Amino acid sequence: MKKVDHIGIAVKDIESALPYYIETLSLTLLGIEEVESQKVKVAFIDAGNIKLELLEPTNEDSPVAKFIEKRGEGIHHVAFGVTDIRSRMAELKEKGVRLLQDEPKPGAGGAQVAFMHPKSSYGVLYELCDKGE
Ligand code: CMX
Repeated sequence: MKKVDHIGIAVKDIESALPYYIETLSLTLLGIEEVESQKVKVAFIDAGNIKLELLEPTNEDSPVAKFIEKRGEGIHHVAFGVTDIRSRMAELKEKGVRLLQDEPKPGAGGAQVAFMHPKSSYGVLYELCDKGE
């Protein structure tokens, strides 16, 4: 793993949550986009060494909608920046980590992403995020 790239935070509504991050905490909004493959709208916020990713569900069967319904708003996942995501996935699988998919999927900002099941990662949903950098 290289380093933590971002922390995903589930919110019901990005427009309502943004003033807290931008005006109250004085952080900078980097951009907003929709990630169709994950059924979320995301807002990236510059938080110094890492980014915060606000995640709003765009569909009631979005994983984030299910998360909010069950656990409420809050920290949803931690994303590691990686290179060569397919090799990282193969290594983790070999070490017994339960990956949530066999192939990387398109994520925000043109990245390729994959997730590890929280049940094999001590309760944390970890993402691998390969931006080809
Ligand atoms: N963090 C920690 N634990 C989580 C979790 C999360 N984000 N989401 C679910 N869990 C827990 C559940 O609470 C449950 O625990 P218990 O059995 O103790 O209650 C367990 O994991 C399994 O949950 P589940 O209800 O059986 O499974 P779900 O249908 O909720 O699916 C998960 C959970 C992680 C497999 C699913 O959310 C998933 O596939 N996530 C990956 C994709 C994703 O999250 N995309 C959104 C982000 C996209 C982006 O960043 O662009």
